[in-house]
Amino acid sequence: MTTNLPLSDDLIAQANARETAALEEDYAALGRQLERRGIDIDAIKGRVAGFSVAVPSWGAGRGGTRFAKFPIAGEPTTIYEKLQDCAVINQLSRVTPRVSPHFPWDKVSDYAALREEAASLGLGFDAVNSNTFQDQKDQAHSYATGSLSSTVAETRAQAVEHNIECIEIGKQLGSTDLTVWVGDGTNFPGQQDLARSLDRYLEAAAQVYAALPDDWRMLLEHKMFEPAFYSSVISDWGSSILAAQELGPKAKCLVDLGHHAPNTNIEQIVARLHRFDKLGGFHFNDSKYGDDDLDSGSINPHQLFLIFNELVEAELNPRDGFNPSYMIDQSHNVTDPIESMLSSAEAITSCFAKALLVDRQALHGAQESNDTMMAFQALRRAYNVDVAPILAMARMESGGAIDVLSTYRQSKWRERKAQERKPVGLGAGIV
Ligand SMILES: [Mn+2]
Repeated sequence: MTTNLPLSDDLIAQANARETAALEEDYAALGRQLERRGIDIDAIKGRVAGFSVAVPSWGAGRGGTRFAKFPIAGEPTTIYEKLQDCAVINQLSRVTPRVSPHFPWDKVSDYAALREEAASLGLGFDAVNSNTFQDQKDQAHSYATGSLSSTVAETRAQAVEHNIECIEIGKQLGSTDLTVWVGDGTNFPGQQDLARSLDRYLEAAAQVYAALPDDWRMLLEHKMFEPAFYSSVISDWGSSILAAQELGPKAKCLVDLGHHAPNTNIEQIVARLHRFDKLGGFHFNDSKYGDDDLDSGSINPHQLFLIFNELVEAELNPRDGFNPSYMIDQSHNVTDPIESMLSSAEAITSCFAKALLVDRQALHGAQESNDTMMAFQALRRAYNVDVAPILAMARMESGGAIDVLSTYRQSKWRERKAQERKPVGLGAGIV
């Protein structure tokens, strides 16, 4: 296979050369600090090197709100250009080797060629995502009444068919997960029967489930509101787990961090879903009020740490098939999307690393003896460690950049693409 990596190894090596001495000093100092706690820094670095999180194809472009979108020069407009940008992110960060495509936006005529193109960029494909929340040109039935839960039988059939088509595309791309999020819901009390709309959803979702290959999973993503503002059909983790239990063992719940009511205890939801073998994956982002758009760890990094703390606990007590899928899902409205995903991947990996530092024996001992303060301190001591040198060392050793953002800026990637790529139109919406 020919490789076609977007950035030159020399650029990364030269940028790293300026940072290596300081990194080695910081890594050694942190290593001594952790050793006093009985932690082997190289073992943590090894776990970090094995960690990865997928990036969404739609995240490579500038997002927008209901009000406006402000494109930047050099933005990608095709799946091929999006893959290039995702390859830049992975080349620098070394933790984002998979891309999650969204259909019909990422449709191409030759998926074998697309898979090969991705491989030459050092990328594979993650979960495929269906889109039945907006109408496409030449579509026979409108999703104005909903999709899998629509009152119109032909519309439900069309939504089922689209999801099955996504599975077929995913098979060609090497995916093994179908993520299903529906925008179905209502804006008025009484608009739809709350029980019957869920019945229709379950019946249609079962048809999609029946088309899953043996080694595939169907990840159900819930969302409290938006686009529907009174009720959503799969609104919360309760609806999600009930639907997943009804559908069968290959159906799991996907937790998008921004899809809950403000201040919801998401880490507890993670523990509950794991307990019932339904934790399928995550969409990482952050939120201050009711959005699902802000960069991971930018508002509440402590919550992200507590979620990873539950994931490390889950890993130590695995239930059948525990293999959560991790993906970034945020909307980059005011930044260069590559920079946001580099920063977010670092924030996510950092919380994973901190969760690994928790002294589990001390934590469990304090929990058993009801020593509240020491139980809390077991978490606090891990959270307070600056793990940046561990992440940077793991990246450098696998060919990535010590300072991802500075190296990205030195590459002048966006400036170069601004000369080569055609400008994005203003009316692209949320893509
Ligand atoms: Mn999501």
